[in-house]
Amino acid sequence: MRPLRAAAIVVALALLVPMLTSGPARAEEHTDEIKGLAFNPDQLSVRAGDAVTWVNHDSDKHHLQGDGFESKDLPNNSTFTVQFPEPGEIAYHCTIHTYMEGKVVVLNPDGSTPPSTAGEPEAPPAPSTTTSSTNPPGPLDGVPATPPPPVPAPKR
Ligand SMILES: [Cu+2]
Repeated sequence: MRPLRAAAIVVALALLVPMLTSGPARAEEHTDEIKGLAFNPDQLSVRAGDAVTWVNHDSDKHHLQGDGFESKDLPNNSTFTVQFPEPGEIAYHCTIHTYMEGKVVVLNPDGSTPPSTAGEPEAPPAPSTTTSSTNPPGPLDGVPATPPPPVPAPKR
């Protein structure tokens, strides 16, 4: 029984160590397969700092281009890796097969969705100052807008 117990402790430690050492800076590698003239998956969620590697399984060459990056021609079985340090949504496509489109959603390092990608951009809020033509500022009808006569300074 002793070897089993020792093994159990080793397993427990092996589970514990990654929990202690993991932090927000731990980058992950993601793989996106190019198969059948399509990206699989065509939308990938990663965290800021993660990297995505595309692998071309097609006999056709592909050539990826996206916001801020571009590959070379990728023949069969070649790979292309991009690191995404900033949160945001990065659309990309194949310049050879322009109908091949994909998107990488880069979340915050803690996995939360950055505000700028939470949805469609909303219309800017209405200005807080409102103008009304029915009640213009000014003197009331019939009342002259003359200032009151100056009050003489009190004398001693
Ligand atoms: Cu292509």
